[in-house]
Amino acid sequence: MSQDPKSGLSRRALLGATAGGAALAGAIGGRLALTGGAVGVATVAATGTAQAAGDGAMVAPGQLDEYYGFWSSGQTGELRILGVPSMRELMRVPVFNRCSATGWGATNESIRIHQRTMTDKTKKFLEANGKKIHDNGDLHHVHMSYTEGKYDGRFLFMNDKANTRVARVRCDVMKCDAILEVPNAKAIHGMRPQKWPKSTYIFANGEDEAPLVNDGTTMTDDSTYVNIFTAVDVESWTPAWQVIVSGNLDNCDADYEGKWAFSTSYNSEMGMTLADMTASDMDHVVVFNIAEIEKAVAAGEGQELNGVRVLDGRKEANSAFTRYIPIANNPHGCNMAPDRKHLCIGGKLSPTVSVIDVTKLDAVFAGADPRSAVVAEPELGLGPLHNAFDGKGNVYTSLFLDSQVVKWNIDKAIAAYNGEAVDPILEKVDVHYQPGHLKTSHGETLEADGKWMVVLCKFSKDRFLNVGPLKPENDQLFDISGDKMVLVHDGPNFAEPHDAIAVHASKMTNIRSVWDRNDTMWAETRRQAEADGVDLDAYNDAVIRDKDDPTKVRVYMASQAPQFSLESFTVKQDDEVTVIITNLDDIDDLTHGFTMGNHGVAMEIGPQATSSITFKAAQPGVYWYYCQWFCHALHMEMRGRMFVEPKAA
Ligand code: K7E
Ligand code: CUA
Ligand code: CA
Repeated sequence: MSQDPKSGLSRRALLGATAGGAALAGAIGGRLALTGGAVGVATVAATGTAQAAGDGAMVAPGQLDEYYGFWSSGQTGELRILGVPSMRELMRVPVFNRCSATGWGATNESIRIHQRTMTDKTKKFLEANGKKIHDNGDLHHVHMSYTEGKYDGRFLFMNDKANTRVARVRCDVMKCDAILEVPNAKAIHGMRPQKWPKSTYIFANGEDEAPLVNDGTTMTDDSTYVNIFTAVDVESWTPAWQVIVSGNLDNCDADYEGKWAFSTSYNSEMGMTLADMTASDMDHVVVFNIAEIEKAVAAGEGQELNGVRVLDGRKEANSAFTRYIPIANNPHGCNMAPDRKHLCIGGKLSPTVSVIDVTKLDAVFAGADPRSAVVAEPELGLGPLHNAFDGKGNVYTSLFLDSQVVKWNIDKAIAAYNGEAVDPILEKVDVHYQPGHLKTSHGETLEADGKWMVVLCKFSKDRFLNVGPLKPENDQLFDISGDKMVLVHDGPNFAEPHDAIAVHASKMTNIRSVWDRNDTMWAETRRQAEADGVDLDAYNDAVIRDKDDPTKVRVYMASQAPQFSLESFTVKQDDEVTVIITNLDDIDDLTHGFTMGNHGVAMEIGPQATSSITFKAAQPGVYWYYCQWFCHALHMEMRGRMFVEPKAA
């Protein structure tokens, strides 16, 4: 591997490293030569988990965090990975955004993932705008797949409110491998996986109202508007079924028995203006009966619309699919407690959190008053949004308007609701400032461990050096293992994490460092290579003009530090050029890149990965391509030329 088959040069000889280091020295050595000293190697060897040191340096340099934190990024559209409790940012995983570093949203492999479930309407819309994909997103919620109420380390799921999509990230390689544009619904906001027995579905809330067939025939008549609740099949990443509801849908969650899903609705009024959306004293939580819905879907009830079975679960339809529990004034957060019993609904405009006992829901479906399932409604402060749990019967609720987190006890709240003279509130702390979501370590699973809590503050104001009118968000970390909540860290963050989860490192057992050559990510590219007679697994190169469309050229090469197998290639002006590169290096952290100068294209090629990108060679001349991912002492020299011959006059 360290022998370059083309040049005959040994990388080790080039670097002057000792022979004992083998391939690893070839890769790491390049950095050592430039950075000096053994510092680079020392960090690699470090292991062990973090201890709270109380001096702000909770995880020493070279030590590993105890938890993976998976953060949403709101309007940035990516997934972020942080270490908890250090709050060190470890990685950004592009999902709905276009990424300059990795080429996500530009490589053929990523465009295929984007386009697989795109509706015809969206395809036509994008074409009219000269685009292949939407390259923005609004990613609010990140959740992991569950097996029996616990994180299983397989997938992460996330929503895009902006373009009505949900996406899946594979935890083995931390790359997005599936995006679904949800048909019929509008603006996917709340999104949660099924928790029990495992995540067969994710549930996705449509927040915006629109006509079911939104083709311009009816527009201002809002009596034709609906909202849609969607179950997405986790394995196939296609919609399993949909339910039309009354009112809109905001946040959602699922229970620990696999029986119910729940969604908050702030617009039970079906209002189109702010005044109308806040007109009613009461909105509601919709409860979905999964078994009844599945039965009806299997029986072919409802209607088929854009390939999905759609059931009517509106109030007036009086179906077995839904019940509507009245909740005060524009509720928001929706969080199932790890006690398997209590669902907590943030009041937002109401200073209360409503506690629903899910064991009472069978009675509600059998005809009992829906409010009979509400067993507590403590008054906690102004602007309660989201709830988190410590597994000891306590809830942490973010108070947006008060800029506080309130810790309270469920049993005490129930006692108070029943008339006992007890105060359910245990403690309040100030946060900085205006918190949205807050999350506890494993708090949305049966393994809630009551150790850490992050509070995602929407405003940072004076907490950091001033960086101009646009300020970072402020993610605050609290140690909640003792009686008191202790603030241990402010973590500035860029626009705009809404939600986060912390997953113990012991759950993440299948993370790879090197790709499998046969990964499905580039299966399509591999098929094309086979048709072109190119062996992607060899230090191989080829320039192939398409037989059917001679304006299309495919350029195959391999990368192995510090060289591309092709040091130049020639195409004709106006050719559509696809560059396909396989990284034959197979050691940890040896990523190469490909950037074509002045063509606006760049991509990442991980160890043993194949990546491809397509562009038009519209202007004749000489263009250098280069590896933009630091890989070797001779990384700067890892480059080559593309000659674009002028069109014959
Ligand atoms: Cu409260 Cu989109 Cu979960 Cu933001 S949502 S905070
Ligand atoms: Cu290869 Cu830098
Ligand atoms: Ca309302």
